[in-house]
Parts: sequence; C-alpha cells; structure tokens
Amino acid sequence: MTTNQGLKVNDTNNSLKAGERGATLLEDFILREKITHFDHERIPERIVHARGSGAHGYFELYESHDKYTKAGIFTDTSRKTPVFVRFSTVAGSKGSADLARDVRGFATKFYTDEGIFDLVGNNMPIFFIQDAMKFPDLIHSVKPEPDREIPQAASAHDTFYDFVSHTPETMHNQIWLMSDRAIPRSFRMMEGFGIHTFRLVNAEGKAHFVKFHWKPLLGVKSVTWDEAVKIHGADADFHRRDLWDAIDAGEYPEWELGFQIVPEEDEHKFDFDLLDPTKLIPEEMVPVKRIGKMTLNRNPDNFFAETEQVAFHPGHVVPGIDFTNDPLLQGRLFSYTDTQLSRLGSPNFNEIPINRPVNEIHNNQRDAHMRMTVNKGKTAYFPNSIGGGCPHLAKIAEGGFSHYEERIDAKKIRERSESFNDHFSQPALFYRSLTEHEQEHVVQAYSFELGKCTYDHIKQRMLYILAQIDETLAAKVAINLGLDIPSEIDQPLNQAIGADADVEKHQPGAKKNYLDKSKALSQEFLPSEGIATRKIAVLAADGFKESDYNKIKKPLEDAGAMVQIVGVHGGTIKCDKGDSHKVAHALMTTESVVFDALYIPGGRKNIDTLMKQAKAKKFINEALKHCKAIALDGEAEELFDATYGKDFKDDDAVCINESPQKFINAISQHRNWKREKAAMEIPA
Ligand code: HDE
Repeated sequence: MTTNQGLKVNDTNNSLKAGERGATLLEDFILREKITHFDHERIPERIVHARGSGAHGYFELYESHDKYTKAGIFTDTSRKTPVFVRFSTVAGSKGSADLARDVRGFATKFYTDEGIFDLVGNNMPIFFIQDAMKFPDLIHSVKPEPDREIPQAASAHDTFYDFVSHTPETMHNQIWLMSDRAIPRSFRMMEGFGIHTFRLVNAEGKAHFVKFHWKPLLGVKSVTWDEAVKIHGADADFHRRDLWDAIDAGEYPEWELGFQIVPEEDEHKFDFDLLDPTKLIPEEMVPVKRIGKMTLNRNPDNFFAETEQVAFHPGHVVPGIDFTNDPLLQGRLFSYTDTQLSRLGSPNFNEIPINRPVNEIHNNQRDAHMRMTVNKGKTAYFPNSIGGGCPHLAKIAEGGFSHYEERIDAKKIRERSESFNDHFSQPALFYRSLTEHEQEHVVQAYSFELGKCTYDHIKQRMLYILAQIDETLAAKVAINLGLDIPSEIDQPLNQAIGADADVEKHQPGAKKNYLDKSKALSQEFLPSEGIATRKIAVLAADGFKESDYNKIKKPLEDAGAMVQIVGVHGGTIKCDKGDSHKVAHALMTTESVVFDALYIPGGRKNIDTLMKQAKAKKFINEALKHCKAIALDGEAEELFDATYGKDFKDDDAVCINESPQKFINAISQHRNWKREKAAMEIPA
C-alpha cells in the first residue's frame, strides 16, 4: 500500500496521535490524504438517467451499406467495433430502484476507427416533447415535487400529470409509458431506438433519412405491475444484477441493429412529419432492415470509472452519419457537453479512459482542470510554421468530416410547424395495436397513476385527453377513478394559467387513420428464441425426489435456463437418495417475483415440510398470479392443491407430471396471459 505520492504505508488503521490516548496530530498527512480523497468521492449525478448499468461488447456488420453511408462501421464487414452500452432509468436518482415505471435509456458508444459514434437512444421509439425548449419543464414535472422531494422515481404524481395534461404532444410517449414497455423483465429484453430521424450520407454526398433500431434476440418481455412493485423490495438492483449475472455466466445479450431508410425524395410522403420526434414510422410502412449485431460480453471493471464517468453525446458522429432539423435533436446537441462539464468537472472528460476514442487525437486544445495529456512543443495554434504546420487538417477524401450541405432558405422565427400538430393519431394506433391483456395493463397503469394524483381537475383533464385517444380506454379509467369524462376542457383554468393559446392550439384535430394496426408495436408479436438465461426456481426441502429434479434440470439447462434451488434453509439440502444439493437461495431471502418459472419436485418428506411453510404457498400463489409457468411432480400436487393452484390445474402453463419439453414450451411463452383475468382474483 502506498499514498498517492507513492510513499509506502505500513498502517492504514490508526491515525497519528500524541500518545496512545492522545490528541490526533494535524501533521498526519496519511490520515489527511485518505480522508480528503474520500470527502470528494462523489460527483453530481446525471440530471436525468442517473441510475444506470453498463457493459462492454462489440458490433459486427452483416453486409456493406455503402449505398447509404460512408461510415466504416456500416460498410466494413471485417471490423469488430468495440462498444460500451449504458442502460438507465430516467427520473430516479442514482440509488433508486430498477423497476420504476419509466422510459429506459439505451446509450451505445461505438469506438470506431474514425472516432466515437454515440447512439444515445431510449427503449421507446418516440419522445414526450417536440422541442428541446420544453425539456426542463418536462423533467421538472416528473422529478420529485420540490417542496417534499416526493415521489422518488415515479411519474404517478400531480406535477407530472399537470404538465402532460396541458401538453398533448406528450401523449404518445405517455401511453407507451403506461404500457408494459415501461417495466421490462430485463435490459436484455428491450428494444432500443435512436428516436430522431438521422441522416446517412454516402461517399457521393447523397443522403437518406434513417431511424435506428435495436432488436433484442431474446425478444421484448416485461413483468407485471404487481411484480414490479414487489421487486422494488425483493431486489432493488434486479435489472443491474440480471445484466451482470448473464454476462458473468457467458450468456451474452445480443441485439441486431436495424435501419429504417427513407429516401430524401419521400420526406413529405407521410401523414406525419419525419422531423417530429413524437412520431414513429410504422414498420409496416417502412420495414426495419437488420444490418448487424451487437454482443455485450464483458462487465465493467469499475462502476465509477466506466458506467458513471462515461459521457455520451448525440453529437458524436463519424463521417457518413449526420443530423436532421428535428428541434429536439438540435437542442440535445447543445445539452450533453454542457451537463458533462458540470458533472465531470472539466472539459478534459474526453481523456477519461472510457471516453477516449481508439484512434489518436491531435488538436490545439490545451490545459484546463485535470489535463492528462502532456502536449509537447511550442505551438498550440493553427496555422503555424514553428510546429511544422502540425496538426494538419484532414482532407475530406481522407476522412475529414464535412457537414451535409442542406439548403436552407427561411425566416428566423420562434414557431412550430403545423405538420407537428397531430398528437392523437399515433397514440391511438399504439393502443389499437396492443393485444387485449396489454390494453388492460394500460388501463390499470393509468388508473394507478391518476389515482395517485390529488387534484380532480388534473385527473379530469387527463380523462378528457384519453378520450381523444380511445373512448373505451378513457371510460375504463374513469370508472376506476370514480369520475366522469368531461365533455370539454376547463377553459377558464387555461386562461387563468396563461396556457390558453398554447393548449388550444394543440387540441386534437381529426385523428388520422393511416394504418389500422401495427403488429410491431405489440411486444407479443416480437419474436423471441427459447428460454436462454431464464431463471427457474426449484422449491425444495430435505427429502425431495432426486429423479424428478434430474429429469427437469438437464433439459432446462441444455436449453440455457438457470436452474436454482430455493431451499427451506440455506447451505445444502438432502434429496431422497441422501445426496447433498447446494441451495442457491434460502426461501427467507428471496421471492417468487425474481424468477421466471417454478418447479416443485415430489418426495414425501419434502412436501410435508413445504406444506408447513407459508412462504412456500405464497411463492406458488404469486407465480400463479403473475401468469408464470409452473411444473410439479408426484406429491407436489398436494402442495399445489393447498394453494390457489387447485383452480388452475388445467392451465396451459401448469405442468403436472408432464414432460420437461412442455414446461420448456410454457416458459418460452414468457407468461400465460390467458390466465391473467382469473389470476387477478388471487389475493397474493
Ligand atoms: Fe437525454 N440527456 N436529453 N434524451 N439522454 C442526458 O446527458 C437531454 C433525450 C438520453 O447513459 C443528459 O450526460 C435534452 C431523448 C440517454 O449517460 C442531458 C433532451 C433521448 C441519456 C440530456 C433530451 C435521450 C441521456 C443527462 C431534449 C432518446 C443517458 C446526463 C432535447 C433519444 C446517457 C448526460 C447515459 C442523458 C439532455 C432528450 C436519451 C442532460 C436536453 C429524446 C439514454 O444532457
């Protein structure tokens, strides 16, 4: 051990004192150094997306897309481009729980040969607002209310609904937030979206519009709200742990990157504006072409050095990728460096290892706090003769960046385009496209969130707006709130708060119906493969039947699932053959909600013991309530009969003395939603 000055240290437990019981001496530079460094360990958390989890990996391209772009990562199939990804929630503090109902950030840093390209996206394809100018208002409304700093990491409160109900452009992202997408099963089972329309530019300077998509190979899966609430308590780090454990176990999460390409000539062919970030392009109208695959295969060595200090920026682009005039994107191009200056404390944050490009940096920027580079020579200006003219400018043909030459001829105005003024067609398309149980979850989510608001006028305004999206949705929520849907919004109130002009302007016009349904919007239609990395609890006590356990364990593990014994106590338990089996979790330390499926082997003594455990029955009842696959053998049926399971023995995802394959098939369906209506009655 040494001090930061390299001095060898022989005692780090005792400060320097005048005598054994004497006063501590100011002279103790070892104590002072240790405490001073500690005192300054924290940096400001991100103003949004404070809670995150990161991982390293790589990206590989399937085939060249030089037709659209000159970017090396999208043209050179021989490359294995390193990446660092940070997933996050938006509203909560750094120490908040993972399962908050929230948008998830999905930010990817590509360390390309031509410099850093950051794709700073979310797990929803649209955003709440159309202009960066409104971002501070949006975030102030969703963050904890400033007088009491309540609630943490939750949108279910007055200020958020006060803002969104006065800002109908938020409704599209708002309804996604009420859907299952906002409570993912895992970061590994989420889509990602660049949201804005970007530009790809090829070597001839020809541009195409593009939307970026990440498609997870594990499919898109969520938990139920009841689970989310319970996971908060059972494992607040559920998503972080899940990502870490999967990578640690060699089960590397993978996503395919997709392009949705629109030729520039087609810019005005849609019923919505491509520059409007509250709109998506339905995949039925422009298919997503999968162009390559990202694999996350390495956990960070140090959370702070990497996940906390990583600095993403939508303006980090490489030749071949460019921006559009989306006013939200344009505002973001300013914000990220600005916030990083205060968060990381110096313009030299690009020198932190996680932020360094893999290619060399040469420029005339110098000095400032915490400068690491030792620049040599006399010149830090351009042009110069003393330094041999270095660094030389890159020629465009040699990879120098040139901005896309967009023709602009316009008046300077503070206005929004009329083409941005349709706030209800796409939320309605989204709601229509959901399956019945997904729609029901949206109803429940609105009922919960608005039920948590205290002002009736806010709830009523929201009901009025929901009715513009879908009348049945609004009617169901209204019943749960015990309120009527107003036939018009509260005009005097609008005038009183001065929002009249703005709100009036953005009231619904006629909804457009350019597509009846978009299958891609329902996560039920997004394909997933098998049961890899699914966590299966084996509920067992001493005397469990080993042959039952072995019958199920190998096929599940061969299919990539993680099979873990949840024992009535920790340590080991003995099977009916007398062999000891390691317990992964003692029943008292875990909960049903952190597993994907449940298996209970037979064995007389095993079941007699489990029968006496109230927690074992709760475990089963919760797995039932959350529509999970359950398998049991032999005497375990008696235990099942002693729970609400007795009413679900014919359920498709309940496998009593069945083949492991049937259980595997049921787990691969994620949940048996057909059970949900009946299972809601279970008071677990
Ligand atoms: Fe961000 N956003 N954002 N955002 N954003 C930040 O940058 C901002 C927006 C997104 O894991 C901040 O370094 C403005 C859309 C992600 O480190 C900040 C606007 C999308 C992350 C910021 C938006 C995002 C951030 C806070 C409206 C999806 C986390 C800390 C104009 C396409 C990145 C930081 C990470 C982080 C500003 C809107 C995604 C303050 C002004 C739209 C994934 O600069």
